[in-house]
Amino acid sequence: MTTFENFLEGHKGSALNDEMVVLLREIAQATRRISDTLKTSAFEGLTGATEETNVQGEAQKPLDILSNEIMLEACRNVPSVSFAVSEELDAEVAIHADGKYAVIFDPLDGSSNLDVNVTVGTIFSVIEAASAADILKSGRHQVVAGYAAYGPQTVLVLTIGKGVQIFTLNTDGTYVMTTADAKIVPEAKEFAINAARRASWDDVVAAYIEEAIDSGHNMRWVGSMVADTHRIFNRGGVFLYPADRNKPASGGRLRLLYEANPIGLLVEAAGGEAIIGNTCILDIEPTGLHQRVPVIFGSKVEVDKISAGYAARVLEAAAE
Ligand code: P6P
Repeated sequence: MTTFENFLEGHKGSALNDEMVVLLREIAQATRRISDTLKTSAFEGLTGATEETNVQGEAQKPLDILSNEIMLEACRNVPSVSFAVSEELDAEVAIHADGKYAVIFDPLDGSSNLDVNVTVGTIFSVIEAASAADILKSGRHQVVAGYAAYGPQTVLVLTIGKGVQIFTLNTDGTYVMTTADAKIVPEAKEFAINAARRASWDDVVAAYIEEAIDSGHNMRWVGSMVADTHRIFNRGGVFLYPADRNKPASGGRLRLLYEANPIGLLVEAAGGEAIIGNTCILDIEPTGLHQRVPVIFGSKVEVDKISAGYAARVLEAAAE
């Protein structure tokens, strides 16, 4: 069996430079620590919410803060890290003055599910950034991206630019490769959307969901993007978090830099598609660290149907 360490060593000097090997080792270790912390959180008074709110205006949970600290410590342990950007922090954190990589992360996505023991995750993206100004680059500039999903198993899903690999955490703390080349099936009759927000959907999303239901598609919505994403990696489907048609400027709920971009890179590397309207998520030029975007990604055939709907709308508007 191939371990994460074997994988790193096997790509050292080719797809991975020495600095990235060190960085990925530290990120993997951070996910092990977060996984362990989640398991014992109930005994250590780490459940519930704090009095604090983060830059998103969301109530911070003790585990949000602790996971953020674990990821920051990992960044500090790696000399090549220049900046850290976190969902939990207003601004970028300068790490090492002569660093070259910015690590951008959501330390604990889906944390509203923690007290109900539902899968949550850590999402991370790495770009080259010698200065803070370099951080706002499109998702195409990501060097590596991945997520850890903390569920019945802890899995690490990673792309270093050569497909997608999935590693499962063994009881001895070893990440073992369980999928060498993950692919998202092009078609699958399953969609993930928060149906309670139906009134805010635009016509394209509303039409797609209606057609999907009429065609016998199933629905799943965990309320944890990493969990819904991992299901799509496992059996295909499409995830939609559209912008509110009444507040398009709000951009949607999910954040570009540390949710949409890393997931978009993984999905495209596995043969799926990730769009905002009829534009690829990875081509969006960021305007801010916590910019929110509408997100649609998953099986190519399904996403293409939606993308075609937006393209048709553009043509209709041009013809008017
Ligand atoms: P809603 C979690 O807070 C999150 O950012 C994603 O992980 C998840 O997909 C989404 O929000 C859930 O949003 O509106 O259903 O609570």
